[in-house]
Amino acid sequence: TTLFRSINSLISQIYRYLCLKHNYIIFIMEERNRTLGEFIIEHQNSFQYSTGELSRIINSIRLAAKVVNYKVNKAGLVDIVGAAGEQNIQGEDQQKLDVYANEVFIQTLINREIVCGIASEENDDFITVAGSDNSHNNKYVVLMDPLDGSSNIDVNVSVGTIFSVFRRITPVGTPVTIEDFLQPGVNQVAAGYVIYGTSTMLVYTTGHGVNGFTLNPAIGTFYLSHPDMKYSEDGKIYSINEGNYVHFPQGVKDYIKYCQLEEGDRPYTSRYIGSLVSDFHRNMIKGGIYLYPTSSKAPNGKLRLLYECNPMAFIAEQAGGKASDGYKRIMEIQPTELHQRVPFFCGSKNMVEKAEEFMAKAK
Ligand code: P6P
Repeated sequence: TTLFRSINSLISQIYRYLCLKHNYIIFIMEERNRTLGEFIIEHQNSFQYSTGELSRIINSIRLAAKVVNYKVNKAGLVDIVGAAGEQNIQGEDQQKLDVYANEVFIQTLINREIVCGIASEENDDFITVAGSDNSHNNKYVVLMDPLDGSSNIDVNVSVGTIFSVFRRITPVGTPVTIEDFLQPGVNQVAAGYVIYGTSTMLVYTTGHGVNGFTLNPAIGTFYLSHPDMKYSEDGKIYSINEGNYVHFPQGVKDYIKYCQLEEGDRPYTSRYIGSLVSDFHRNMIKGGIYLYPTSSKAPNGKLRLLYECNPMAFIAEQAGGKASDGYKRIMEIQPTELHQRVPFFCGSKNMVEKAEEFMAKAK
């Protein structure tokens, strides 16, 4: 028994040492990676406006992402899952986490004294932010989908936050107007997403490439884990809800059949999570195309131009990919309504162009 106890104690000592060593190695590795805060400071001179303003925008997104991440990861445990019983403007049941995430991002942005207006998928109209001095002197508007794919929460599938940032175009010092929100995507000064997945990541661009930061939840710090993210020109993954096949335009049907042909590097692999941020993120890393076309059920498509397609298009283009509505560049569409829908073809450049070829042929 004494021998057994001493072997047991020796094994547990070794185990404890290895765990410490392992965490120490992880700590050292992460310490070698820059934090999001360090990265922002190092790159704020590349932001075309005042240096401090970008920091405040991204820092408010970062803080809100950590708070929402905590709740998303607890959703299965706390009575926060399931419809809040109300419907949003999209006519969709609002999940309690939708409502919660919306409030967190709105409040955090307002507190940072950087925005003069906010638009959200969860709010029928935009929110005017006068600032603590009621001066309307802040210069940026943020448009967001606070928790995209939230119908997946109940089944433990990754969800995401998507955000798009513009500089206001109406006079500083006056209340924002709808024109500040209805700007074409080419005017975006920043855009990004948070993916609450097996790990939580913040991926964003300010027009100088795309960088991904992974959260270490133990210490609440985002580390640069995916510098200079790029879409490969080609890919082998196509993401579309083929359950709607019979309702698709002919060009989309022809493209799907092309993807399934035994020829060259095809058939491709079909991967569709039903969460835009997750499908987009996977396709950016592995190469692929995401399509949400029009259909007889969704004559303008399903995705929202202002706070889903424009920000994802900005990221895609900055990563060397492409984003169109099947015919023209997403970021050149002149918006007419806050919650307008557009068809969305986004991903590896050559795959999007091939899909556009089929759309043009079938016109
Ligand atoms: P469908 C989630 O509701 C979402 O807006 C995107 O995140 C996702 O890609 C798409 O809709 C899924 O829609 O009609 O295929 O279930």
